[in-house]
Amino acid sequence: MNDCLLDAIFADKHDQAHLLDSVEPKLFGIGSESYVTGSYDFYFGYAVTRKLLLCLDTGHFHPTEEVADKLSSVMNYLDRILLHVSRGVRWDSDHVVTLSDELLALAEELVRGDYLERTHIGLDYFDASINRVAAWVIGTRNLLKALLMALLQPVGKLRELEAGGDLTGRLAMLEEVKTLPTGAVWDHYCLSMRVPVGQAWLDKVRDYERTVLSKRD
Ligand SMILES: [Mn+2]
Repeated sequence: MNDCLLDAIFADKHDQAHLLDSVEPKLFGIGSESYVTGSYDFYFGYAVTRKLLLCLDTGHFHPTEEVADKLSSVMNYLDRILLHVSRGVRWDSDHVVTLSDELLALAEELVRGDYLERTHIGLDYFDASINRVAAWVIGTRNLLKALLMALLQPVGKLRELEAGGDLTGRLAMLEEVKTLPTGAVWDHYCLSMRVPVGQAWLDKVRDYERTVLSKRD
C-alpha cells in the first residue's frame, strides 16, 4: 500500500513508554453509515504491517460476532492489542458494560490465552440516560468482576483435561465453575481495595450528585 495518508499521520514516532498508537476498525459495508474510516480487514492488515496496536471495540461488530472469538487469532500476529470494551445495542455501541456472557467470554479468553500482559483495556460509554459517575462505576466494576471470575477458574485443570482428551470432564468442570462463590471473593477484593462493598457505592454517587453535580449549570 503506497502513499497512504495514515502513514503520514503515524510518521511522528513517540516513546512507547508514554504513547501507544492504535487503529480501531468498525463493521463496514458499502453505505452502512455516512462514513466508516476503516473496516476490520483493512485495519488488521494495517496494524500488523505498521506494528501498531489493533483496537477491538466490542460494539463495532455484527451483533452475532464477538471479539472474544478473535483474540486467539489476532494475538498470533500482534504484539499488543487495545480493547475498547463497551456494550453494543444492535447497531449502536458505547453503552454501559453489563456482566454478560459476552464480557465473561472476553475475560476468559484473555486469561486462558495468557494475553493480559499484552492487552490494554479502555472503557468509555456515552449513555446519557443514566448518571455519568454511576455509569463509569458500573461498567468498570463489571469488567473487573469478569476478569476475577475468569482468574478464579481452574485453567490449569481445564487444560489438563483437554490435553488428556477428557472432554466430558472438561464440560463438567466448566459447568461447575459457573456457580462457584465468586461474589464472596469479589466482596473481599473490594474490602481489600478499600472501596465500597456491594451497592454501597451508589450512596456515595447519589451524595455526589446531590452536593456537587446539582450545583453545576
Ligand atoms: Mn471505540
